[in-house]
This record gives sequence, C-alpha cells and structure tokens, in this order.
Amino acid sequence: MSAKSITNSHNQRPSGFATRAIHEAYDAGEHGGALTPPLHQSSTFTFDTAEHGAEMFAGERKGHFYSRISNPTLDILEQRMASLEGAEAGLATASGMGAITSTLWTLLTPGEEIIVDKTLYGCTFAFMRSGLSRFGITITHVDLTLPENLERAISDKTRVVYFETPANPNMRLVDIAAVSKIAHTRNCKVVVDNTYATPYLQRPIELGADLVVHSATKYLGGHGDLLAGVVVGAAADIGEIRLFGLKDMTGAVLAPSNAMLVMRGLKTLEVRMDRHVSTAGKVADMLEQHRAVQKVYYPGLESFEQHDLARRQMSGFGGMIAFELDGGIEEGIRMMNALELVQRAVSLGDAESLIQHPASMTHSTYTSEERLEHGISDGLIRLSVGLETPDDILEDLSQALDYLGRPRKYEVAA
Ligand code: 4LM
Repeated sequence: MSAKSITNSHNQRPSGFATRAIHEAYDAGEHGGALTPPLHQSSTFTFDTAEHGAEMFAGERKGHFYSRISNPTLDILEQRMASLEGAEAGLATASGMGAITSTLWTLLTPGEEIIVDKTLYGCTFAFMRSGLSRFGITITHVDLTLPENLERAISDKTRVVYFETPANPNMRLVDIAAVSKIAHTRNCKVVVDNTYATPYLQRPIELGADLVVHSATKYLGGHGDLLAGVVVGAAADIGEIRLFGLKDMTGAVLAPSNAMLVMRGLKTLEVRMDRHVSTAGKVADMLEQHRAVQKVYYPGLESFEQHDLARRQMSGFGGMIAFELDGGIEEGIRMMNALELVQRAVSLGDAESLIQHPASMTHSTYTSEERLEHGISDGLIRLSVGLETPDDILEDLSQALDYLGRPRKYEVAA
C-alpha cells in the first residue's frame, strides 16, 4: 500500500510529517489564492444535465453529489489523514464512535466473529457487547498483549481483530506487527484505534494493520471544540465503508465546518505532540517519585512493563498517563477535587490538562465485574497532560497529592 503524498520538488523526497499535515491535497492556486481551503457548506451538488446525475449515481462519473457520500472540504481532510497514516485513502466521520461503528458494520456479517483486546474505551466496549452482539456477531475478548493468545483463539469464523494501543484507560500496549502477522494468516482484517498515539507517534498501517480508526475529537482536533472521527486504509475498504457503513448504516457524516477545525488542529499536531510528550514524561517521573502514588502507567517509564515494545513501535510515548494512589479511589477523589489548574473532565488530547476517574466515568459502561476481568481497576485515575507551562502542571498535581498528607516513602519504610 503506498501513501499518496506531496514531495519536495527539488529532490523528490517525500515531504515531512508537519509539511503534509499543513499542505497535503490542497493547491491555493486552484482556489483564487485562498491560503485556507474553502468551506463547502453545501448538502447537495448540482448536475449539468439529468444524464450527468444518473451517471454519478451509477458510479460512472467522479465528483460530489451529496454530502453524506462526499464533500470537497472533507476530501482534503481525508487525503491528509491518509497521507499522515501512510494509507491509500481516508474517510471523515462525525465522531470517533461514528468511525468505529461505520467500519465494523461494514466488515462484519451475522455468524462471524470479531476478536478484540480486553481493554477498550467504554463506548466501544458497549457497542461490541450490546450493539454488534445483538445482530448475531460473536465478540471474543482476548488478552492481545500476548500475541500467542490470538493464535489460540482465532478461528474460521473470525473476520476482524480489533484493539487500541495504548489502550484507554490502562495504557496496555499491543504489538501491532506480531498481531497483524497472525491475523493475516487467517485472512482477518486488523483494525487499530490509534487515538492515543496519533500518526505522529505511531503508524499502524506501516506495521501491518489494515485499517486505522481515530477519535479526531482528541489530539487531531486538539482544542476541545469539536467531535470528529477518521478511518484510513486501503482504497477498496474505505470505499465500502463510505458507501455502506457510513452512507447507509450510521449516517455519521462530519459537518464541513468541523472538518475545517480538524484541519486547523492538524497544522499544529507535530508541535503539540512534542510538547505533550515532553511534559507527560516529566509528570510521569514526578508521580512515580511521589509518596502518595502506588503505581504509574506511562509507556516512557523504565518501570512500564511493555517499555521495550513502546520503544519499538512508537516514536514518542504520548501525553496520557494512568496512576493509582496508595489510598485507593477515596484518596483519588480527594486529590482530584484539590486540583486548581488541571480540569476534571472526560475526553483527552486538549490544550487543557484533564483528569477523570474511568471506573465511574468513561468506563462505567462496564459492570464492576467486567472491569475487574478487563483490567480496569476501580482506583485508576487517568490524566491527559495538556499544553500549559510544564511547571504549573507539575505544581498543581504536587500540591493536590501533598494535600493527602501521606508520610514520605522512606519514612514508611523506616
Ligand atoms: C474518553 N474517548 O476517553 P468520540 N476511541 C477512543 C476514545 O478514547 C474515544 C473514542 C474512540 C473519550 C470520550 C469521552 C480510544 C473517546 C470515541 O467521543 O466518539 O469522538 O470518540 O474520555
């Protein structure tokens, strides 16, 4: 699969990530010199003749005719995302859930099986358990952190293998190359939710995955002012998801004005991610040292169980951290309530640092037994490290942890 990408005209090398995030698929010269792509706020597109319309519907002529199928503004975003992920084609959707549901309704039919990792974002888990399963699809949860588990579980019924890496909320990683290799021996499609890492830090298609889904609401948009989703992959797969999953099954079409905002976010994705990563590294170190903190889950820490895999498949460790306190969730709630700068809110990847409690918020779609089984502890706290001045974030978290008044670790040991 080859990425379609702009190239540097002097030496023909492919343009860099940031250049493509800013320029891919747009030529100002074709739009009266407008630096920013035009906003095509139009539901429908006119035909020169009735025959022209019929040819469009028959797929005999290219072009836009109704925005539930395609739109010129979304087209630029879709091509940009395909280029950034190293995919042939892309499709924009109204939300991350719109991308996931449009994709899976397309790939699966009753009687087939989807194998999914143990840990998923709460609504993705709910869609599998209460949505897909109602329509005769078998959902099998397998611990994909050990790829050999897939080898044992996969069967002739399996059509799709689906996972997040890093996983929301406990940061578990899945070896994309190893899992894809096993899945492909049985002709299964591999779908990776790359929301946490973004294509700047991890490109699943280059590692063997077939399709990548995103909640563009998070880092891609980056400013907490929109909902959006994206799926990228082979042109044939994306064409099917567009014409069946999106057009007929979900109708989860992205508004052109929101596509503009996602494209604005993409222009600064690289610089924002560099900052998220560097501050998150400092925050993870501070948390690990703090006397009130029992365990920190951040792929960049040497103590992180899958640190070697993180170094292999990611070019940076991301901006998301999960941690548990010695005093469990009672102290977690006191700590969150003592924060002054970090905002108590779900979602992630925004300029503002955000903190939340998965068991009672984003992952309350799991029953408490399911959370136990799926590795989401009740004491886990999730932090999305924002773009504020790093020392201000560190100080706010430190003062909230100090407020718990725990003795220093060496005092406990003494
Ligand atoms: C949250 N997450 O965790 P839309 N995939 C992943 C996600 O984290 C999310 C979605 C898909 C959170 C929302 C409240 C890994 C969402 C779904 O919200 O539909 O754009 O994305 O805090």
